[in-house]
Amino acid sequence: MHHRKLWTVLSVLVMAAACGGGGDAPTSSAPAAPAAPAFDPTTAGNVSGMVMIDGELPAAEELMMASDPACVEAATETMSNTFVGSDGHLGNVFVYVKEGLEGQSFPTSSDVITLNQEGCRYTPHVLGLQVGQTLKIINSDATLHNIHATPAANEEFNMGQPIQGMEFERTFNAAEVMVPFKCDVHGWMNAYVGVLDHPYFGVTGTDGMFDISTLPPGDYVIEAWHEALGTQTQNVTVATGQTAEVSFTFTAP
Ligand SMILES: [Cu+2]
Repeated sequence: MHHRKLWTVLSVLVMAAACGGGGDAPTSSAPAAPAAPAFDPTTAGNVSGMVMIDGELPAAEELMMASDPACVEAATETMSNTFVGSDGHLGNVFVYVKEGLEGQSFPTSSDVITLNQEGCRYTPHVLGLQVGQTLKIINSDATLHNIHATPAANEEFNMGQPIQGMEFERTFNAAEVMVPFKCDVHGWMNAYVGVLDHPYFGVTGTDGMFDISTLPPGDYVIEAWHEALGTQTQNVTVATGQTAEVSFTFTAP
């Protein structure tokens, strides 16, 4: 751990030194100011839209919880969250800006994002947060859960929460869509966490709707991710004061 921290510090110093060589680097004569905002929010635009499914939404599968009587007792909902939606609209789709924000930086939100284990399910099932933003993981059940995240770009972790009311917090160091979460005690429990280096993402509700607001004007690639149906992308241009509409349609399996 200490080595990693040291390495990070050294990397930052090296990068700072490299950047400092630039001819147009700001001089130190200006009064110290907070890092410049990535853009002027008064120039912002928005993206909103809908995710649909072409064909019949697969029936949700019943989660078999009999292996843990505490789950059977606690569960208020026993159907899988993989396919949710209504009237051709698809929920639990992570929609985010995949390309177009390179080179810009955005403040990390101080909002704490909560992932709850409740009735032996993760709530929410799909969520997003920024690099460095706090994820609070809570066990609301009177049974043992373990939270086993299996990222590719971030550090794997596997933490037990044997007691109701336990919680702990994690952050992620790298953007990654998506980080899978599972519980090794209850094989039906899974969740997906999208980690981004910007705040421009949303998750569709059962109405399939999403909103990504207060974007810098520009050209973007928007990606929609679904755990079983894969990904789709669309190009969109965001103009000041406008809301660009984007729709995605996945084909039912
Ligand atoms: Cu569990």
